[in-house]
Amino acid sequence: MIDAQKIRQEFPILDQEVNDEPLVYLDNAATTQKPRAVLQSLNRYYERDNANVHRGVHTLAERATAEFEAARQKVQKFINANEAAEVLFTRGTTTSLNWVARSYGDAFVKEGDEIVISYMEHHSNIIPWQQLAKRKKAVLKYIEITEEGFLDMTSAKEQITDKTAIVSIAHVSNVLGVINRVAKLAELAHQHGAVMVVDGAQSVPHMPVDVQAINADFYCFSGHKMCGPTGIGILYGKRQWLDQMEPVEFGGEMIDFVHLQDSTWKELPWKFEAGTPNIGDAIALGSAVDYLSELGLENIHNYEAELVAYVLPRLQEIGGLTIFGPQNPQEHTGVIAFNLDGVHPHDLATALDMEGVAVRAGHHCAQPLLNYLNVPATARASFYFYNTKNDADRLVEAIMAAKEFFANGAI
Ligand code: C6P
Repeated sequence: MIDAQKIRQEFPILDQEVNDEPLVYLDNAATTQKPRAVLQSLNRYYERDNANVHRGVHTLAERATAEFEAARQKVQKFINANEAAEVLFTRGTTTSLNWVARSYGDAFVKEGDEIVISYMEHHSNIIPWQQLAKRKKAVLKYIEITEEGFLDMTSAKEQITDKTAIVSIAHVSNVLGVINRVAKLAELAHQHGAVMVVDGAQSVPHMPVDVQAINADFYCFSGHKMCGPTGIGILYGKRQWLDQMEPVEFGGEMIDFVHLQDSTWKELPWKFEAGTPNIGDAIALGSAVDYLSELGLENIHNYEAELVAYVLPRLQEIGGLTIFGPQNPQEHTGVIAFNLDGVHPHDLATALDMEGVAVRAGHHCAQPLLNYLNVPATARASFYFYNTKNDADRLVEAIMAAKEFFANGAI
């Protein structure tokens, strides 16, 4: 069970006023707040154990290395990877996707091959594939979205063919709030000899994820969206592929032997991690994994579903408010994008901020999706396990107040 009131006490940042109102933080899809346990873990590392990893023989270096590798093992267990060597530390989802496009893509994609993504992808899951397609003279194809805002599985079956080399899809959309059937898509991809890449930026923080059950070849996510620090993320890859792939970056840490004209690489996972890694943040990400595991991802998922079941019908009652994605709360995650008739989303977000309610407005790094939906921008509220029904009420009240304010032409 999630007791949000109690949990909030562990997030010091939530206890503040913004524009003379208690803060309601509903921008969790952009980044989440950090509990004391994670902040303390970061502090403890720098106050006690700070040293470079994998090179020193002194005690601090050994401690830092042990904690860094323990964090990798925590992540392995968290996503049920087969072995810790399949878990690579990166800067975040964006870097992870770029590494797959650069390393797997450059090695395995040939001229005329097809890469299949969808209209609901984040720019980080579009541009690396555009660039790969250009380098390789490959073709980038898009799966359609249904009227209700789901990934169209009929379109997926049409787009994924024997020409497909890579399918790369978000597990959860950062705009429509839908959960995509990535295991089914992986099955389709594999039937046609393609690999399945999953953008897990919006899923791993909110629900149990088992990369082996999905049968993903690659799975990418960010630490900062799951109570961890910024600047650290994960690329999971099956050993079968990582073993055959070349590193994207070269330098210290990742080499075995360096000769004058050639060099050899360390074994997995270190061959991909050139230079001094982001040790402190990786260790703090391990603490975030501990923290979320303690709460239970199933509990987090159920609690967020409860919040959505509470807030969505209330939002639907507001005249002139358009909600994007499925209208049935059971099919919608805690990412809720909306527009108020006649009010620019940026103005709406500013008005909500005046009430202490933090939401995001803009294209959410998903311009092809917004073009597809035929809107230039939306506002977006995104919930996490430390949000309460009171936060939901405050959002609804703030939108109603903004509606009245703009209707009366008060500016
Ligand atoms: N979406 C949002 O407000 P990074 O920036 O590398 O941690 O994550 C990129 C990313 C990739 N895929 C999806 C589905 C995402 O939602 C994001 C980040 C944030 O929606 C910032 S644009």
